[in-house]
Amino acid sequence: MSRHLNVAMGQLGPIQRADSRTAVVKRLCTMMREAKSLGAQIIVYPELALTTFFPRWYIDDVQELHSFYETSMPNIATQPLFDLARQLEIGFYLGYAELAREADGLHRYNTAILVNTRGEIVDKYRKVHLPGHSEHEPWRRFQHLEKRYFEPGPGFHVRRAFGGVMGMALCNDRRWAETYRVLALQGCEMVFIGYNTPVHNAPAPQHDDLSLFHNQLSLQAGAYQNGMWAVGVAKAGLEEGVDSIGGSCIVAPSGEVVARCITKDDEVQLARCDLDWCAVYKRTTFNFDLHRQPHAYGLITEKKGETLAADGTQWGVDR
Ligand code: CDV
Repeated sequence: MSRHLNVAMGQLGPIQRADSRTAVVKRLCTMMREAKSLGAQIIVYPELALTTFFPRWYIDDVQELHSFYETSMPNIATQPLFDLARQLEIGFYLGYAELAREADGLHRYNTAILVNTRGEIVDKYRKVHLPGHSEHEPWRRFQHLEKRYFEPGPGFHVRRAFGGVMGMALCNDRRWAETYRVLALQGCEMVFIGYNTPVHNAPAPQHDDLSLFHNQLSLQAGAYQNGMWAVGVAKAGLEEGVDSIGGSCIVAPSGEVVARCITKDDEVQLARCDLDWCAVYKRTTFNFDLHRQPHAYGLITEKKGETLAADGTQWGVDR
């Protein structure tokens, strides 16, 4: 029996600060309907998909900052999305800012959830690799304060859902080999990754022209080297004066791109993904049991900022 999963990307165009969650959820619902009409069983939305990408601003006022977070999920604004998913029998992945009240107080996470075709949350992931900086840096054209506004999640895990073994990650996670490998070591067959990636990289502007290339390179390498599908979905376009890449794509375990968004607006694209395609890679070239050599990898013990380049430059202190 083949295990095909029809996966849609629900790429978002920009969300401005003045756009209400209700208006954004309407856009998400429109794309969900389109995805269903194309035969999708799941639609993948971007990171922080309910608001503008607020870490671009230094926000002093906690009340103002917390207005960008969700304290419960679903909530009044997002309930229509869950209702529609149940009605259409389609699942979804959604990124949002989470304000969690835990036993020891309030915690802020950059979060993604996986929702099944009955509109039930079946998994939650909290972003591990938080990019950017934690203090206001006025020299930048815009801030990237994820390290100030979120704390890292506990790690990567897989979940049996949609007929396969699914993993989740968020944005910067996709650049790290560890993300895919830790998931693949747990048998992951498909990873969902929402992202917001400005074209301009303040600490390394010489990389600006390579932003789209590095996005696709990361997704293709991660998928191939781990025998899994990778679904990367952008929030794209000019948002509050900051231009972000699009380039949402679905990558097969072969490393080939099988579907791609071509605009920087709200756009739905779909691929029919055979989860059984993973097996041949996991059984041959990337048979971990047979070919990995964990004894040779050792434990990397150097502390942050202690890795020195030949010229004495400290690595690990840049963003
Ligand atoms: N939201 C992100 O994690 N963005 C980063 C940017 C800062 C480089 C990314 O890796 O795309």
